[in-house]
Amino acid sequence: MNILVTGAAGFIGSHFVRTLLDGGYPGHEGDRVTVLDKLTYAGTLANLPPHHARLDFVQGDICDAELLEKVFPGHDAVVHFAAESHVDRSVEGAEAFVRTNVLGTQALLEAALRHDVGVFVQVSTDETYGSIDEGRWNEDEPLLPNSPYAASKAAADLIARSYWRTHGLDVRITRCANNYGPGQHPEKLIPLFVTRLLDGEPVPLYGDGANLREWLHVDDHCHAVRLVLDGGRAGEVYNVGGGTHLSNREMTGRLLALCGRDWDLVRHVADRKGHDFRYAVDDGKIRRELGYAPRWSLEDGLRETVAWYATHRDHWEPREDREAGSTKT
Ligand code: NAD
Ligand code: TDX
Repeated sequence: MNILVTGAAGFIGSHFVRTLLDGGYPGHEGDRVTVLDKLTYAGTLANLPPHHARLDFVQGDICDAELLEKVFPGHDAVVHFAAESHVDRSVEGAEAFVRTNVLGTQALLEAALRHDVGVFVQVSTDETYGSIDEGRWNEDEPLLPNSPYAASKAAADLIARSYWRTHGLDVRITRCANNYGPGQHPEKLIPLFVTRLLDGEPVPLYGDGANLREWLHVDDHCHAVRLVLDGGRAGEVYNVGGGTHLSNREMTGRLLALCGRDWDLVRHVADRKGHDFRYAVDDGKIRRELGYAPRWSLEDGLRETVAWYATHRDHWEPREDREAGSTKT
């Protein structure tokens, strides 16, 4: 199989590609992979193997239809990770989010249709459903996104679905919980806090810290994407959960303990505008239909993640924009 993977010099897509090339996905040992990535502030070639016989890297924009005409021929499947992904940045300015997440996805769908690509996996997010005070969303919930980021992902999902309904393109959508793990850009909660705490610097907790998130190890998420690529059904949405819900305050407590720091480093700062209170997905469908089950406990995953940041300073220290978009202390 020849797979085109967009956005794979970022956090999640690169984990997917490295695992595939390492033989981690049975049946894909001979696959060739083309990565298409613009290498925005969020992408770095350090996330990918420098040379691999079955990997090609193309630096480019998913909105560039001419480039897509050259890249697409010969590919059997698209796994679409590329996106502007940070909520705080979308609050500062939404244009890049609409451009990449909406128009870029539409350009890819159009190219997939023209080049008869067999499967298109649209990697999306639980944030498209909005915020839920109790219970869990299943895949039939209406989309009520609150941030410009979430709205741009919801728009992309709907356009993707329309290419299935109208043109018969085999589009499959995944909506997952908050990812964490080695190699995440240090603008997101866990890596921001870990990199700061390792250096004994203060961390900014938004509002009262009561907001809740469901946490999913990146390896479990990528495993789910692979299951959907191999066995998902056209036009279907699959939620992917991690199973562990924590308030940001509880998460902060765990990170302080793992980094050997105290609460005196925690600063309560102004809340994020429109801050979603809680996300929680019902992922019974992917468990029943495709045999998905998360393999990482949050305890093991956080320990591994903190150890990775402690031993890979060369990966995150040069990324001086690591705090851009988040409220400073
Ligand atoms: P990331 O920000 O780490 O990486 C995004 C990648 O996309 C970067 O390499 C960047 O260079 C590339 N990119 C951005 N704009 C581009 C463009 N116009 N053309 C080509 N490449 C472009 O993101 P991530 O955390 O790895 O997220 C991957 C996907 O998973 C996104 O679609 C995101 O919405 C989704 N998702 C992420 C999470 C999470 O917790 N991180 C949770 C749910 C869903
Ligand atoms: O400095 C911070 N302080 C803080 O309290 C940051 C960066 C975040 N937070 C809070 C806001 C959220 O309640 O922590 C929680 C997690 O924040 P983020 O890491 O920014 O993630 P979130 O906004 O939940 O969105 C993430 O999960 C869904 C990803 O960034 C999205 O790409 C994904 O779709």
